[in-house]
Amino acid sequence: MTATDPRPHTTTRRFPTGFLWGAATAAYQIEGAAAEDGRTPSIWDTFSRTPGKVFEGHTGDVAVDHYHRFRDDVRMMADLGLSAYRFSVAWPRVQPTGRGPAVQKGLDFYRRLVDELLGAGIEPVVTLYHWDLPQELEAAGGWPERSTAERFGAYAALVGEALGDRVTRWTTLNEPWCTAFLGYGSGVHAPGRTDPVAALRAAHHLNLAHGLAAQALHSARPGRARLSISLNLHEIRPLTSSAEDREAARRIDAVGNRIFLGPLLDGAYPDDLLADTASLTDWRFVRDGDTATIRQPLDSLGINYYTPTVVSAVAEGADRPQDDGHGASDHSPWPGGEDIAFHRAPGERTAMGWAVDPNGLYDLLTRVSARYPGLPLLITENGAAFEDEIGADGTVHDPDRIAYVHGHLAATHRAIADGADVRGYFLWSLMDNFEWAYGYAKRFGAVHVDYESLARTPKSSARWYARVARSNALVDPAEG
Ligand code: IFM
Repeated sequence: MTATDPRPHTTTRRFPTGFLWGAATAAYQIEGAAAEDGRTPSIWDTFSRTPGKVFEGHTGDVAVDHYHRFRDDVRMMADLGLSAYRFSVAWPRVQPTGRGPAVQKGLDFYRRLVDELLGAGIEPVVTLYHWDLPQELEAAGGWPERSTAERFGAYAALVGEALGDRVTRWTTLNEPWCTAFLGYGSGVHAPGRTDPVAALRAAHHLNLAHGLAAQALHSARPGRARLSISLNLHEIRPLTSSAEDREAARRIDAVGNRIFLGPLLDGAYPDDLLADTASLTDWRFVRDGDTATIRQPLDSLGINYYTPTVVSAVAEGADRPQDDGHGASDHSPWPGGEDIAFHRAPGERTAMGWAVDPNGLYDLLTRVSARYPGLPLLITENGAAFEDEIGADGTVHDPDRIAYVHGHLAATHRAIADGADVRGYFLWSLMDNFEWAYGYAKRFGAVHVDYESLARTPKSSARWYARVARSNALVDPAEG
């Protein structure tokens, strides 16, 4: 039992039959082979080469060399007892300029990976976009431009046609909030632009890209594609119960969550979001018919959760704490909420400085499922970075990560018992990898990677998670 779980547990906590036990990765974070077989630079290749943008100038050139080691990596997944693996396709590997026909060698890599997974009894869950926009499309304007959404629809059709005979579960986009608001608002992610209007335009074109990709996947494989999108929904808490802090929470909820949930699931942008951002834009980039295109039937909603977001209004003349956990910048990633303060949630923290708060996951799952009944949920990312070290005996003992995952699985179990239809859990991440602006300085993996030799060593959390996956039940952390 974890400190945050109020109920006594005398019986084994089992998960529903068929619950997916997975791990997740993303192409730029693990593949390497950045210039092989026709792949061209993405915005992250460019950004990581821009001085001062990524910790110690780290890049994804080699990453953890998954491109060459995928067979061993799939064997490792099988040893972990995974029933599913969520990975992303690198757009610049498959369609280097973001236009025109596919590069067969790029598609072949993913075909081989999928075959290997299926052969090992692991279900592939394919994300079409995890942040690696072809640089040429950024040069043409990037996500703030409508044409990028149209290009994405065409790219989705290519991948759907190539892999749709083997893959049924698709995620169109990973965390479009990060793409739009960290990439074009605060600039801490590629392409590093700092323009709030560009960020709002990007958010809309990402929504549109999702809709166009969903249509393309359904046309490529009628009746076969099961569609999802992974949102890093912010579990927002007002610092106090004052009306001002609750109003701050509403505004951040609008530009952090409902900017995606609204058009995706309700068919419209929320009125309060449009009002909050009216001094920045009149939203005329949303054309007639766009919201209908965006609102495609979803087979599940992917939720990525790590930590809650605590906000408050700022009294005149007072300091404005800005630690929203998304990296330091002089530019806010919250258009219309630039005057809102962000606070560190109390309690224990991970190596990212993020508070460990499984109740946030429980609250998020139960709230989303109450708001959208009948929509199955998948936890497509959850996990933690800690300062892992290889011990003298060659093992990595990571009890903090086991406790973190145990707490969040207990919260998930509780949410399911209280009615949330959660169908699976994907640990972030399978193995240590390139953590964006933090380079290789933050380790999220259940499997340790030595960045010199690229040797993989399962941590104790990997062995513990394998027992959870195999038993389809919560295993005591002491058994890790
Ligand atoms: O590593 C990232 C991942 O790419 C997207 N979600 C959050 C993870 C941890 O920061």
